[in-house]
Amino acid sequence: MAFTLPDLPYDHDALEPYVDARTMQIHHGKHHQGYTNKLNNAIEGTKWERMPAEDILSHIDEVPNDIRTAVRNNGGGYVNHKLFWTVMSPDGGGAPSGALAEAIEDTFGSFDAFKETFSSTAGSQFGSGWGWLVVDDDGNLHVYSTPNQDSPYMKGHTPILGVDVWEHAYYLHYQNKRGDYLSNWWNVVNWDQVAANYAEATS
Ligand code: MN3
Repeated sequence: MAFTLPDLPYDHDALEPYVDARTMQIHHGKHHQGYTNKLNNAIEGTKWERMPAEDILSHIDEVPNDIRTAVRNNGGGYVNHKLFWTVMSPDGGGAPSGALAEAIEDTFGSFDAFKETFSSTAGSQFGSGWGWLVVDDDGNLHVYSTPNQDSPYMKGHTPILGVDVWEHAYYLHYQNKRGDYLSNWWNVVNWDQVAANYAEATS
């Protein structure tokens, strides 16, 4: 198999009370495992098996028609969740420092203004999708949302922070209150990892 489900970098209950253990068990063990399996099945026996998943998404328009939708949905799901687990931490919250903090202030005016933009963008994604902080080719930051499992790599951007706004990410604990999930989610954001992602994307 080309791709394997990455282990969570913390216990299922580590993000309580902001993200509940049952949601983490199902989200990681069932949903992310499902995307991983279906991506592997879709690309089995093709040249795409030997490529990093992020690169497959960057070249999604070159993936053959008969498997493109499966690769888009499940490759996106595989890559998006792989990032998602790492940008959360039981030691998260607070604010970034260093170069990332400066870039956020330059781009959005202030850290609070960034959070407001990010939360409202993610919160207003219609139906299932993701909210993103990405780096473009010129090293500039952008916030936007994508539907379904579409990935910023499909636009040639590098995601450095993402939040899953599919109902499976919050419904057990928050039911229909996506806004409450998003406002609590800031308490688990792993800014050290986001800063490392920013440094790598701009190096
Ligand atoms: Mn999900």
